[in-house]
Amino acid sequence: MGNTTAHSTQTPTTAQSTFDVSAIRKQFPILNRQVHGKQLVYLDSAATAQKPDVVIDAEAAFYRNTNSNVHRGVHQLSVESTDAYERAREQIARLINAASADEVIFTSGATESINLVASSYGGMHVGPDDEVLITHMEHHSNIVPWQLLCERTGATLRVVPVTDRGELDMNTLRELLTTRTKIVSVVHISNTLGTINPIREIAALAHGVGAVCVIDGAQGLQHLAVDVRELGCDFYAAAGHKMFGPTGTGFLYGRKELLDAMPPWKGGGSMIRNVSFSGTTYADVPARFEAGTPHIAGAVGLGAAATFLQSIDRQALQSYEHDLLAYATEQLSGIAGVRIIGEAADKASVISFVIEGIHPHDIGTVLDNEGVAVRTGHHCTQPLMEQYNVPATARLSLAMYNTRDEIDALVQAVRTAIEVFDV
Ligand code: 7TS
Repeated sequence: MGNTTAHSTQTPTTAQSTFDVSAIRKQFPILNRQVHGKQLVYLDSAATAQKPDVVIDAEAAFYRNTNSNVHRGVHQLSVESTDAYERAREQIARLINAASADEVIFTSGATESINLVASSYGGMHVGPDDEVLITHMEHHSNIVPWQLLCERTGATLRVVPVTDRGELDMNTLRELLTTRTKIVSVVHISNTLGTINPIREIAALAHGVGAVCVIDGAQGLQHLAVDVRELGCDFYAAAGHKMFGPTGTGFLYGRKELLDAMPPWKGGGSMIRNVSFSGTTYADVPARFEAGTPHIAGAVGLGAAATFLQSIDRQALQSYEHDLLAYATEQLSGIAGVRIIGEAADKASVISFVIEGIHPHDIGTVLDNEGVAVRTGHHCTQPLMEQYNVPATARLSLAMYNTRDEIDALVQAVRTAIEVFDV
């Protein structure tokens, strides 16, 4: 069965000339390696993006020259290490146009960022008669923390449906928003469908009923220039490793006035002002939310990733990725038996597909043999799998370093899979 999408016919031809992909590729050393004797074709950047030299070098240089704990010493290394850690916070604040670096809290990833909001803000503001609104296209990381909050508080979780094309049903979203709604939490870019959601509109609607708007931005910064103030969101949860930074890193952006009023969610060193058995007082934000020794080298690497992203012409990158998306969609749609899942009008370079008669894991295995890395599974979006009535999908996710040649390699490997399984 073939497939067409809004992107399949028009392919901008100028993108390649304004975006120098070969210069980008040179900065990602892993792209030179071989897999099973074939040149690696890495199409799994939604799971984790590869790292440029500037990120690898920043983390290594920190360990080589500066390593020491932060905020705890007067000795020179500790001062330098604290400076490097706080500089990274500023680099991130600049990337997302936060009003101040205090609005950036380091976390271990998008998952932890969302749990922080659910636990701290949610624990304080959500009660038994209240509602939390999420959508049917959320990653489990933006479902389970809210389920836990609702179980704890007696609140109700409401879910905005997704249309067959993979877009949010905005009419139902409007209907579900009431004065009971305290939190609206929505994914910026769906990791399974590629859908880019209308965040500005959703944030404005949430504010209209007095709710706060949380954005799961795990996939956002890799593809889009994100300006949190322009988006109008209250919280933005980011995964460092998906924006070309180190694994085990991420951050939560929160509006300062909200963060200031929020209680700590993890206790320990560094998050206190004064500890005594008669009562403990807490540090100001962001330290209040960073108990214990943080992933200092990771934060430094993430700061380098933020600056790396800022150095890139995001408009040109977006247009380049759009060209790749259109090309891949067109090529895959031309193969009999391939069904693409997710056909939103506004889509990032992520394509889920299934092939009639072949389990997605088998597709993944054949592709791997050809050196082509795609993800197969439910992508931590089981409710979406249920909606589309598939156990799993194969998913390619294209980033700034991918090329049309790599898409050709993928398409060839998909044809091989169809031959091997004789469907
Ligand atoms: N939200 C979305 C939309 C995601 O895509 C992911 C990870 C997360 C949250 C969790 O991010 P983490 O950094 O805390 O793990 N998504 C994927 C994926 O699509 N394949 O592997 C991980």
